[in-house]
Amino acid sequence: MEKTFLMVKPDAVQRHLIGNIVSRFEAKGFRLVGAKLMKISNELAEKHYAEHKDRPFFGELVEFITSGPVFAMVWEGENVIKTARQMMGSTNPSDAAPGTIRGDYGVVVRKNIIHGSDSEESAAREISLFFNEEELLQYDRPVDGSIY
Ligand code: RTP
Ligand code: MG
Repeated sequence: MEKTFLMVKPDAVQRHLIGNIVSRFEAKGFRLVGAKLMKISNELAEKHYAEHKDRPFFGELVEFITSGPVFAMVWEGENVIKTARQMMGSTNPSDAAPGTIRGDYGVVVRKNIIHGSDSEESAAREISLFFNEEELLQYDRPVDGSIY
């Protein structure tokens, strides 16, 4: 089953939105297979955002994502990578539709509430950056037969 890496960013942790965000993916029907509250090191932040290292906002990006605790998660389900991105909304909250996470809670692009992997390759890379194999669980839920 497809997996993606999602992360509640420091702004949303400060604003008590962890539960709300987790709840949306649970209610949708996806399965949480790993999660941890953590403080990201500069080294991990630079690896995670390596694709943006030549952008003018790279320094601010690393500073922000290391500024406080984040809630890192791995979610599993059919088409979870693309669907989670749709549930998150556009990168800039001012473009994100109401009903999406960024559309409902974000205001500015730098503090845009949540991160989500954008492809199978980035999901695999990001999951292995943040989690060990033994931190990811396999289990069945009673509702799975109704969803898949
Ligand atoms: P993310 O990686 O956080 O899930 O966001 P994304 O795919 O929607 O956007 P991406 O292009 O990967 O950009 C990564 C993060 O960089 C910040 N950003 N700041 N100041 C700016 O113009 C600017 N542009 C992007 C955003 O926080 C974005 O989430
Ligand atoms: Mg991205």
